[in-house]
Amino acid sequence: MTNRLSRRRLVAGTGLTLAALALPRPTHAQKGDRERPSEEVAPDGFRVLRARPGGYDGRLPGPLLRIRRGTELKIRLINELPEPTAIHWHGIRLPNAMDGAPVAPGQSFDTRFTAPDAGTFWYHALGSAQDRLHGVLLVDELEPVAVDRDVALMLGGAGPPQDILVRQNERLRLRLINPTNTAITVRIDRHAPRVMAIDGQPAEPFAARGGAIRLGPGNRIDLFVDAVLEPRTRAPIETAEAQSGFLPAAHLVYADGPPARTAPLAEPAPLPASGLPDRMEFRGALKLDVPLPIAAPADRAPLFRVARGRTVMLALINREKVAQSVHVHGHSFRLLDRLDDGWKPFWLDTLLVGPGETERIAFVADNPGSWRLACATLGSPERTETWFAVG
Ligand SMILES: [Cu+2]
Repeated sequence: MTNRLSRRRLVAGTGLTLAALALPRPTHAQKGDRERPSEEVAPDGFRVLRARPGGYDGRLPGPLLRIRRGTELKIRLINELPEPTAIHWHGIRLPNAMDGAPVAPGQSFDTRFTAPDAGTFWYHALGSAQDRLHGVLLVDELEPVAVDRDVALMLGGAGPPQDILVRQNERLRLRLINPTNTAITVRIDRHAPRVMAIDGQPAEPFAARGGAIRLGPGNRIDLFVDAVLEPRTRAPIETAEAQSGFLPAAHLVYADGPPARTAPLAEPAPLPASGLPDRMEFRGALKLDVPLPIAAPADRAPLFRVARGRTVMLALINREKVAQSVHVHGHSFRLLDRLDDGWKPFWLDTLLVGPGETERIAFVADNPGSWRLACATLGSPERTETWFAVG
C-alpha cells in the first residue's frame, strides 16, 4: 500500500536554467537505486513501458516521462502482470480511446496522444490492487519558464528524505504529486511558496497560507519557491497525513557558495495559459446531484449523456462521515463558490469532498467519448465509479 507511510520520493532533480529549452535529464533519487536502466524504445519510436508487480519497469515510482506541449507521447504498455491492467493518464485531456483501455496479461497496448496542456500529470494503473504502478508525466511549456531548478516530488511510500540542492536567491519549481488515497499536507520551513498550478493547470499565483498546502488523493500542485536563506542552510520540506505529525519529506540544501543573483526574482507572472475555456455557459447547463460514494449502475447505463460543448454542473453530495475523493476523467473542472456561481481561480481534475459537505463543480463537456467518474473513500482502497457520455 502506498497510503501508510508519510514518505516521499524525489523523482526529478534537475538544473533547468533560466530560459533553457533543452530538457534536462531527469534523475530519480531513491533508496535502492543504483544505475538507471536505459529507456527501452521500440524501432517504431514507442517508449516501452512494462507493467510488473513491483511497478512500471519494475520501479517505484515508474519512470519519469516528459514531453513538450503539443508533441506526441508514444507509449507501448506491455502487461507482464498475471492479471489484466489498464493505464490511465491522470489529468490529461486526451482522446477517449487512449484512456484506460484494458490490456490482458502478455498483451500490449499502444498509447499515443498529443498533450494539449503543459503541466504536472501522472499516470497509473486502474484498479486498487495495482497501487504500485504509477509514475510522473511532465508536459513542458512551449514558452520558457523562469526557474533555476525543476523538481518533481512524488509523495507517499517509502524512502529516506531527499536533498534538493539550491543556491541562494534561486527560484525552484517544485512539483508535488499525491498518488496515495489519503490527503497530504506539505509545508516548507522558512520559505514562502507560491502556488502556480493545481492539477496540471495554471492558477492565478497565490501564497500558500502559512507556507503549507494540502493535496487530496490524485492532486498535483506546482510551487515556486525562492531560496531566500543563507548559504549552507538546510530547510525541511515536511509532510503530514490525516492523523500523523509532520515528517521531513525532503530538505532544501543550500550550497556553500555565492548567491545565484543579488536578490530573489520578482513576483512571478502566471504560467502560460492552457486551452481551457475562459467562460462557461451556465444557462442551459446540465445540472445533476451526485450522492457520494457514487453508486455504480447495475445496468452499465451512464450517469448522464451530454451534447458536446454543453456545460455540466454537478453537486457532489457527501452524507458520509468520511471524505470522498471524486475524479473526472478527460476534463478539468471549476470548483464553484458555496454561495453563488462564481468559481475558485484554479482548475481541478480531482476533488476531496469533506464529510457531510456538498461541493459543486462545473466543466464544459468538450471531449467526446465515454468517461469515468471515479470516487474513492479517503484512506480506504474502496473505489466506485460510473461513467458519462459526451457526444
Ligand atoms: Cu485520472
